[in-house]
Amino acid sequence: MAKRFRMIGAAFVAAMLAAGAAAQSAKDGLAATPWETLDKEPPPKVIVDPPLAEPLSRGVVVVQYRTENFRIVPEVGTAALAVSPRVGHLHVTVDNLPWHFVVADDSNSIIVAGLPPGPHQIHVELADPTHRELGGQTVKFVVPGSSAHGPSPGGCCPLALTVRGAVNQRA
Ligand SMILES: [Cu+2]
Repeated sequence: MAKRFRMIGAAFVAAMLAAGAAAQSAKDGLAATPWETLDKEPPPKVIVDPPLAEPLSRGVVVVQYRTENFRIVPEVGTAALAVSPRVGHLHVTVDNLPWHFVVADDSNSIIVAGLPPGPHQIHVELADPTHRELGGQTVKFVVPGSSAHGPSPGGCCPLALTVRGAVNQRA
């Protein structure tokens, strides 16, 4: 009888393990399958983290990002709109300036150095291959330190940008 209970117990454990394995999905953590058409893809999304603490303490802003349902590639033009899974690039705007720069590779980090002490923000926007904007996320942060240096003599923005990837104006 005890042997029979042990066999039932073993069968129950095996069934529970099988059920646990079935609850996992290969799709978890993956991008859209290349075998799905574009119209069935979920909407694209960008996730932007607050700046890394240690570089920020030195006045260097390192912001990490990742996208979902959106591959960052240097492809432009209307033909690229039909590519599936979806492709595009990022428009990055610092402190609501009237211009942005482009990130067209998936280096996962944007680095901005030289911002004066005080509050700032970086907006990362998804853009399709025709530069139509699809939504984005803004991170706000404070660069520590005194404002003894103040703004540049020109009145605005002593700014140096270092980005892995393409950098240009309105692209
Ligand atoms: Cu663009």
